[in-house]
Amino acid sequence: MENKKISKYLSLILRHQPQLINLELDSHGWADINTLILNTKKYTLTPELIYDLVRGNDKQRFAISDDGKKIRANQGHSIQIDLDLTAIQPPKVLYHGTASRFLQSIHAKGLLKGERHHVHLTESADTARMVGSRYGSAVILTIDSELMHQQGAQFYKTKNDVWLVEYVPADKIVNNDT
Ligand code: HQG
Repeated sequence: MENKKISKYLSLILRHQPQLINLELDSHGWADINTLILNTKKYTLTPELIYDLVRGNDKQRFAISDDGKKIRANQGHSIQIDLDLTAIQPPKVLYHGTASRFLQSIHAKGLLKGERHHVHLTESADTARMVGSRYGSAVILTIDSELMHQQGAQFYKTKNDVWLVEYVPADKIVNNDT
């Protein structure tokens, strides 16, 4: 439970508001672990606790640098950073989990990235269901990623297997499943 709270805290700091604790992220999103520990008053962090949490995190949300000194979030940022991702060919279809109350707007406007850098997609319908259920009654959208790619959309895959794309037009949503 405590680890979950700390993971949420790290997501907040490393994806959205490093300034809350006066932490600097470099242009690739890396933060110095010692500074993170020193500047965190809310929790008593240690390098071991951070390494354990990164290793055990259910969605592999964070990465530690090769020298063990830095940490960053693998995805989900609202601040502008370069995740060093290379565009690759997506599978035929990808899924997006959302809540039924958003459907009307999604079918009118397409999938928008909102506060984040990208729209988040997944190869797993189960993951999509879990993501969608955070906001209400889950709906799984099937996206024709192959056609989008053929038409020039760039897809990226993060270290923790989240697929990212700038925008999904409504006509590329080929199925809604509950
Ligand atoms: C919806 C979690 C109305 C969209 C997950 C979603 C993910 C629209 C919500 C990651 C819309 C945005 C991201 C439109 C999109 N009209 N609603 N036109 N277009 N939406 O949290 O994808 O646990 O920013 O369907 O696993 O839910 O944080 O995005 O419901 O990878 O590591 O607007 O967060 O990862 O919500 O989740 P979010 P998301 P973590």
